[in-house]
Amino acid sequence: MLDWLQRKISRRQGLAKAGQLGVFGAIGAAAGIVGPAGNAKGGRARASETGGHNTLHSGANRTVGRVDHKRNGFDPHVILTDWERGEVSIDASGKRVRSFDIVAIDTEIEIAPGLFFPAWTYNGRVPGPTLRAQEGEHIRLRFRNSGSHAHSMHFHGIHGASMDGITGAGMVKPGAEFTYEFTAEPFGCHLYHCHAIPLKRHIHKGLYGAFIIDPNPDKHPEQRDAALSRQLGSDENARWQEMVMVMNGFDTNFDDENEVYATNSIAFAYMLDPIVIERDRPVRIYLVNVTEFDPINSFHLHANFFNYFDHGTTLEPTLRTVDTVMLCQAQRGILEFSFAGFEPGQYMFHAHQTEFAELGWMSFFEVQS
Ligand SMILES: [Cu+2]
Repeated sequence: MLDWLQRKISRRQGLAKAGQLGVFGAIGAAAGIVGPAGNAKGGRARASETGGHNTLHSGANRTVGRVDHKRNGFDPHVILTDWERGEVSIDASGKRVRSFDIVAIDTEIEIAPGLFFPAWTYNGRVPGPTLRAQEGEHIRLRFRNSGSHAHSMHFHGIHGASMDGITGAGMVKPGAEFTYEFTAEPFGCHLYHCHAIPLKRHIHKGLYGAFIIDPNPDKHPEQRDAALSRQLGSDENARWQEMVMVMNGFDTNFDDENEVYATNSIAFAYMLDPIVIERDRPVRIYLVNVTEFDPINSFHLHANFFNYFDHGTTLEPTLRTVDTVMLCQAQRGILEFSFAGFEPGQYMFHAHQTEFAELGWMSFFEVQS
């Protein structure tokens, strides 16, 4: 048997077994999947019975029960538009400074009904706060480590070696703190994550978040309108329905493979409660892939096409009229599309790795006229 196929089957068998043992329940008894016919079955049975032949596009695959977002301390629907803008001040030299405060905390989070994951978090949530700044500002970020292991914040952006968030450059022991300082550049859709060793464990435990730098319209006179539309707070920007989606996965039994996939952490969250879209206003998604263990993740939109801005670092699309993009870990970009004139209803979007979709990364837009 091919190696990859053997591994895939092993993961599914592992899922079924773990469900029977009650080790975790996302796809198990505590949170069984409802099959295509809508009959609730224990997911442990489901995972082995179906052999991966669920009718995804019937839209019926989902978890049973509800995640307690209050207990988690974050809600995936709030995360979509929860921009952390920090505090802005002007320093003695006239420089515009944007300050953030982040603390690393160990927190148990519920990622699917009845399934708890011992996360390491920034500010108690996974993904961490969506930091949003403007191109050219001076960023001053105070990072305190209240977790049980050494952590850091490594930014995908432009900065000096001493601010890189690697060992010897802003690695922070438990109980200690460090202030990262750099200029917000280049504009785009970026991310930050812990860079402690072993890297895959520190990232996968939940230490990551989106870092959005809005273009400064004054620096882009030729594309001023496009820049303004991306500048949070402008009239041009207010037309848009913006949201952030961080594609992630969770290895619930620590075998270096994910058992649950999502955008913004909670399996099937946007399937159970679709994201409401006003039909005639354009949509912009800041998309980041931080999925550990799997080489790629993807985003596929049903019944529509979008323009894509790779890394968000251009004001012209780098891909036009596509309905699927593929991203390796840390790759990100901006999607722009519109449902103007479309028939109102539920429009699906999901990873086009079918297995990821079945294990939680499956969602709906509810387009309303
Ligand atoms: Cu870490």
